[in-house]
Amino acid sequence: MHRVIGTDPAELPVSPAEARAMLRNMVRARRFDERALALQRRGWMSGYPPFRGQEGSQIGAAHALAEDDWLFPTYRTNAMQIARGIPMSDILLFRRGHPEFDSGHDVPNFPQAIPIATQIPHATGAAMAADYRGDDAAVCCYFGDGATSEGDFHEGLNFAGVFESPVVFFCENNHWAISMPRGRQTASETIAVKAEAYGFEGVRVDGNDPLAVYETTSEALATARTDEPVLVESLTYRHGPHTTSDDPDRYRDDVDLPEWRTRDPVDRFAEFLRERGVIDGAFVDEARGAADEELGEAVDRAEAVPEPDPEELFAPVYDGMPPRLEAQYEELAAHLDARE
Ligand SMILES: Cc1ncc(C[n+]2csc(CCOP(=O)(O)OP(=O)(O)O)c2C)c(N)n1
Repeated sequence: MHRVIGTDPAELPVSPAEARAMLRNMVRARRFDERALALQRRGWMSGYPPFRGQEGSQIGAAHALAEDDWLFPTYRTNAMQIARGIPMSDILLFRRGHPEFDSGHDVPNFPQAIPIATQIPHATGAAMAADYRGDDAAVCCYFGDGATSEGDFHEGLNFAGVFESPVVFFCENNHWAISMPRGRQTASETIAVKAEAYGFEGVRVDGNDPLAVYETTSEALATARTDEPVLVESLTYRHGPHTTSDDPDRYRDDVDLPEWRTRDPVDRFAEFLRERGVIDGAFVDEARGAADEELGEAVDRAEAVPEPDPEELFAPVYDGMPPRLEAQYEELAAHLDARE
């Protein structure tokens, strides 16, 4: 397993400025997650899947991607999306019932997949298309450990292997799929080893070490650009509940995992950079202040967008609404009329 923190490297794999940018993004992501949870708790937006504990993994990977590379995210991938330049207000608005990407940004980023693993064949298809067109862009497909038990995982990786597609399958192994621990998800010794069956390389990385994730993902993307897919298993830990509708106290006792995996990745990276003189004692507080300012603006922006019309739930699905859907729509409209 690849790691940098804890190995006392002679030099960092990135410049000091890049290391600071990574930590700043981790703090931004952490503040976003905390604010989103608080907003959900007071009914400002619908259910929210926190990513606390996974910031090192996602920010390390986001910094490895080139500007033109495509990201296929899930509901858990908000840290990575924020680091790539998706406005925070877009993510908040999605959770308030709006269509995704209200800002109309031009970051190459697919809509987040909520049905588990469905994005994997899509990502392989996009990589095949990039290859066919001779684009330089690679594709990064994010998913969790639970997704590896889906048929779509097999189909997506099998096609990528057969068609030698420029795609990195980035499995963020946070140890849990809702209440299912990794040990019960698969009898394979690791998730990375599954790549062997598809004819390409699988690698493991300390997911709470953004520098290691950056290096591993950069190498994987370079390999993908030579038309060889790679499966990356990034080992991290989900600190919070699965979503705001979940109570992990019902299934999660103390787990037997090493400290490097369960420790707070933001504190760990900040401590590492402070010890090496890359940041001073005020850096994290300053980054937090800047993130809070950005968040305040994102919340204002989201609040300024009028609430979506309930009809928007129905209208874009079919060219002409089938009778059953129309009946549902009429029922909802009658319910809303009665409420007024
Ligand atoms: C096809 C499908 N089946 C079941 C679900 C219900 N579900 C939502 S999240 C989840 C667990 C996913 O775990 P994992 O892939 O490890 O991702 P994580 O939530 O840890 O990021 C399940 C089973 C779903 N969304 N889609």
